[in-house]
Amino acid sequence: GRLYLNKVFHMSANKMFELLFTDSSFIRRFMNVRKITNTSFTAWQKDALGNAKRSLNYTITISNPLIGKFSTVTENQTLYKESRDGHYYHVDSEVYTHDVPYHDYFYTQNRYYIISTSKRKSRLRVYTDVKYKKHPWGLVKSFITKNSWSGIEDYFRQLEAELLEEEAEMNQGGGDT
Ligand code: YK8
Repeated sequence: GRLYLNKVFHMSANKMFELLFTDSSFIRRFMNVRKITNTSFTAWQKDALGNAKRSLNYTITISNPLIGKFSTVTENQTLYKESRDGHYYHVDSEVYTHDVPYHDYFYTQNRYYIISTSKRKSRLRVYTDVKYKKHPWGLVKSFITKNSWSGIEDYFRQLEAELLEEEAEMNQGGGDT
C-alpha cells in the first residue's frame, strides 16, 4: 500500500471521526467541492463479529475525457472493533467504481487510522491499495494503476487542504468547538 496522508491535526480524534465518517456538514461540503452527487449512505451497524459497517453510494465527476464524465461508486466501510472511542479508530473502505473502463478488474482499498495524540490533537493516516479481482494484461494493469494513483493522490491532497481549513476555523476565536 501507499501512504497518502500522515498528519497531525489540531482537533480531537473524536472530532476527526465525526467529520469523516458521519453525515457532517464538512463531508457534505467536501463532496460538493469534488462534484460528488446523489449521495446516500446507511447508518453504522454492528455485524456478528463486532465490527461496524456502513455503505455509501454516490456519483463522482471525472475530469479525464478518456475515461468518461461520471461514474457511480459504492464504498463499503468497516469500523474495526479494536477502535477505541475518542482514542483510536481504524476504518477500512473498499471503493468500487462501477462505470469506468475495466471496472470489473479492480477496486481500491483505503485504510484510515485516526490516533489521538493529545486531548485536542489527532493523527490521520491513510493507506491505499489498488486490488485486483481479475488478472489483467500488463498494459491494462499499468493503465489502471497509473490512473488510480493520480486520482487518489488528488483526492487526498484536497481532503488534507479542506481539513486544514476546517481546523483553522475550529481553532480561531471563541474556541467553543
Ligand atoms: C473515495 C480509483 C480509480 C478511479 C479512476 C478509475 C479510472 C480507471 C480508468 C482506466 C476514475 C472517493 C478513482 C480515482 C475514482 C475516485 C475514487 C475515490 C477518490 C483503467 C482507463 C472516490 C476515495 C476514492 C478511492 C478510489 C478513487 C478511484 O472516498 O481513476
